[in-house]
Amino acid sequence: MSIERTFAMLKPGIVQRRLVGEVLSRIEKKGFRIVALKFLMIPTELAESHYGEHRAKAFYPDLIRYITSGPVVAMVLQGEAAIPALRRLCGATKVEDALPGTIRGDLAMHTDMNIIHASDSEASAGREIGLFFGPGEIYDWKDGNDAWI
Ligand code: 3AN
Repeated sequence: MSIERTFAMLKPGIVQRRLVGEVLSRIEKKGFRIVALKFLMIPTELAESHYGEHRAKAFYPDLIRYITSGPVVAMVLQGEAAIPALRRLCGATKVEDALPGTIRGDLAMHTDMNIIHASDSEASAGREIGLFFGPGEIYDWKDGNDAWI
């Protein structure tokens, strides 16, 4: 397996519900390395670029409204096969399919408020990281845990 970077975003509901620490804790405990982290209000144009693939979907206007309704926590996570690993930790998109033990399974009741975004492919990860972070905002720090995690 190879070391990958993936993009994750804790959506406004997580900030509103004071669950940022809970979700970050799950991400850290799994062993992901946080290499960039930002608290921001997403401008509408950035939200539209980020969710461009969903433009034709019925839920798109609500999705843009929700994601721009309050601050989010955006981050870049690094680790072995980080892209599928984070998707597994998040659980299924539809809350009724998200298993207990996953972030969505444990913390969300509504698909349209499903609390966390995680890139679904290498191409998406590269694109989304580039939308939210400049190269100077990502830090490839080292620790001694690689053998243990
Ligand atoms: P994921 O976030 O798991 O990659 P996508 O990319 O299919 O899922 O959907 C992006 C976001 O759009 C979801 N996180 C969710 O907030 C919203 N969404 C997806 N499907 C639905 C749906 N059927 N009804 C309402 N909102 C949805």
